[in-house]
Amino acid sequence: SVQYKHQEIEQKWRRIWEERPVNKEEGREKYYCLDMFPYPSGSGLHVGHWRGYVLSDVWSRYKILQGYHVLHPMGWDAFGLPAENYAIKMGVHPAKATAENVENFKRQLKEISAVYDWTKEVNTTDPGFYKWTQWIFVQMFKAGLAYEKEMPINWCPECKTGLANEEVVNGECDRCGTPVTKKNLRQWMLKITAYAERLLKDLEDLDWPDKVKKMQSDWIGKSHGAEIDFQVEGMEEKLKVFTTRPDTLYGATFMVLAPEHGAVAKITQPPKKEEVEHYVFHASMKSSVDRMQDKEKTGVFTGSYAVNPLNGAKLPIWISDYVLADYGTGAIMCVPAHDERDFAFAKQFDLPITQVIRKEGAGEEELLEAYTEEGVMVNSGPFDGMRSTLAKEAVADYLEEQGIGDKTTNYKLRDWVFSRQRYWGEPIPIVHCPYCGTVPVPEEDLPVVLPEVESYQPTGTGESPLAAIEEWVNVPCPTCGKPAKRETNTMPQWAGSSWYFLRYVDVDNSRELVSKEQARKWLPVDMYVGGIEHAVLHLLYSRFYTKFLHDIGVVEFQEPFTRLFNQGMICKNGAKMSKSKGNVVSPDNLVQDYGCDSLRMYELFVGPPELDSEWDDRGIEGVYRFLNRVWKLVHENIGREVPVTQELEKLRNQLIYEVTNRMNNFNMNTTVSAFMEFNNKFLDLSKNQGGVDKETLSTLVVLLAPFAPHMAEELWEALGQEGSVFENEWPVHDESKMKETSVQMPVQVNGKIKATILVEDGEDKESVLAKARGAVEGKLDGRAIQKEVYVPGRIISIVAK
Ligand code: ANZ
Ligand code: ZN
Repeated sequence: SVQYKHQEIEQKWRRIWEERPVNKEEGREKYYCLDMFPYPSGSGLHVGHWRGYVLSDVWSRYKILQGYHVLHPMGWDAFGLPAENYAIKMGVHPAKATAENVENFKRQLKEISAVYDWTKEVNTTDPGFYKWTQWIFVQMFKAGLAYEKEMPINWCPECKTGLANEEVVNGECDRCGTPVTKKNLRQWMLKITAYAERLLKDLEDLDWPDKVKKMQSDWIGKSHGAEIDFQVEGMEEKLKVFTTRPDTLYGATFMVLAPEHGAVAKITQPPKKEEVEHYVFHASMKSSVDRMQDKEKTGVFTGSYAVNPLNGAKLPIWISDYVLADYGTGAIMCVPAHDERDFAFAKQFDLPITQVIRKEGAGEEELLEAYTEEGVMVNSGPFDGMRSTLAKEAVADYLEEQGIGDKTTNYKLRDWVFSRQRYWGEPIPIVHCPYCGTVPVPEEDLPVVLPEVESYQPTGTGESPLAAIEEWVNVPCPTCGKPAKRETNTMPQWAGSSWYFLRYVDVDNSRELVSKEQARKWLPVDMYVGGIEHAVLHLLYSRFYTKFLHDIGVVEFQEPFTRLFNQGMICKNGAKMSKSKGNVVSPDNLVQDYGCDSLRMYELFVGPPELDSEWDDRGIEGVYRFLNRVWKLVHENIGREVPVTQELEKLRNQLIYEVTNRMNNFNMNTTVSAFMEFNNKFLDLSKNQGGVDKETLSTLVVLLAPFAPHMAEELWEALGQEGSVFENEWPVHDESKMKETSVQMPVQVNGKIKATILVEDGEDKESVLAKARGAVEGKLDGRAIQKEVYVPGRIISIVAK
């Protein structure tokens, strides 16, 4: 019999596909399936990287078979610190190192045999690309969304650069792990806060994992409350606080200002001056995360008092670093009875605690911790006896009437610190003129090309290495022509990735970022596949950019990514696969020994695609054996005249149903197991009952094509079929022929339909529930099943907590 020679077959079909791409236009509807483009690092691809790329390719090929014209592009997010750090260490220009890495990545990516359209490649470091990154900045500047501000920013002393809030993780630099400090610097900021409400509201309609939507909405952090004015005793000064709990106002017993609050110097009484200044200085060195998380509360009394506007109580005014300068008004009224941080502070400094909300029916007793729940109002004058939930609104209304407060909404989202004091990024296209001020570089002069420098070493003074290149820095002002200076800060790595998906559809356009025609044809992205680590960074920035580009008429839609899928990580020995952990598995040998098709299938078989999965080198052998059995099945039936029996019809339709259904639920791992099960049944028929008919074999091969494309093409040809297997239409099952299998039934988790399963006539409850559990297994986000309800013929409903 004919042997399965994966190397020969894979080379053969790669050659053929290059001449005859399987992805055809022919007036088909479009489908845009996108991977988060990689940073071309020096260490290349490991099998963990393969996972997402295989997923998106299987999905793209599935869509091709469903009749779509698919755009599946690839490119490079190539600016950023690693290339620059490497340049500093090795003296190799980042552009050169990047080009080599891209070359290597591309060679490795080709091993996956994805249907990438390489004519649409983008690279963020290519001047033809970053011209438009700069152009967007200029448009934002003109719209008042890019502005300069002197401010204390997160500063990494190791990378010697400013960082966005998003790049600080647990108080450490996201890149190098060094504790982040503060530094006062002139920064370029993007006013993403102007889009806060739209970014929040439009999340609703996205077909994204709930987890990611929640992370974004928490990050945007909208809260309703009131701003209330407190008179400082014996001074003109009024202090405005932001509170989400106006209902607790009668319980305010002291106030706290952020150390950076503008009124601190004015209200500090002379005997307290030295102590306050000392405290303010030390607070400025801490990162905001540390300030929020420090268990031990610190603070100093200013010597001044404010007056509680409702009951006239005298409130000592303190300063403490648990109050952040850039949230709300930077000042708070403290209600230790009902707020945990205030409670800790009151205990620490022996300040009074007045309870104003009590659990219904409870008597008076000393509080051992803050009571943060709802209840009934006490010690609150006219509001006594009211439910606290209602008092929130009632007190706020009263404050408005009296002119002491206003209802407000606050967002946690901050404007985006957009400048970096580094070399390897897009130059910010601005000229500083002593006469005209800040002038954007005229559009016809874009791109502002990154010049060559002698040294990539950051200066550490807060200026980028570009500042040292006089002939580049000194330019005539674009407006008045007098001597002026270029901006020497560069953009953060996120700049290019915030809009690259728009460029793929019109890569060579030198007149526009993207033409209306191409944008209409291809955008937005239908399916976006990438890691969840980008939930609040890249995915929020991209949404902001898209909304802005919509507003200035570049694109006609408001959301860039209609559907999002986050693949889990590949782990080995319990840790995320990565070069630094020393646990990487290279795909090269596996491809050689077992073939690309086997590795593709094993990447999917390794576990539910949305969950982290443990890599096992031996696992690929099982998949390889399976492909050999498919090979054997087809070859032993070629040339046999096999009549179509009812049994074969049933199996063929069941196979179509199972594969399609699991694919649609994105259960790629169980799709692979379906293939294995059915193939065993077919082998059994082939051995014991006269064989498997050509239509069934052909169907199996078509269904298998997205997963193991080379083998599918080879077997399609061996079956004597015409053309490429990808010219087929995805098969559709005929329910009437599936015989004992009768109904499709939805499976709900906490009231939302998460999957459908096939329930057979007379199937018992336990078996149905087991199937249902299996179908939603990967969608419980770690919650445990509490309850299962089976309504025969209708639905299975699962409650998980
Ligand atoms: C009084 C109060 C009583 C509060 C109570 C809470 C509970 P979110 O939901 O995060 O918006 N706050 C306001 N500005 C702050 C700042 N700059 N730094 C630190 N804390 C600040 O929380 C708003 C609440 O956080 C506000 O409501 C304020 O404390 C505090 F029983 O005011 B609250
Ligand atoms: Zn000028």
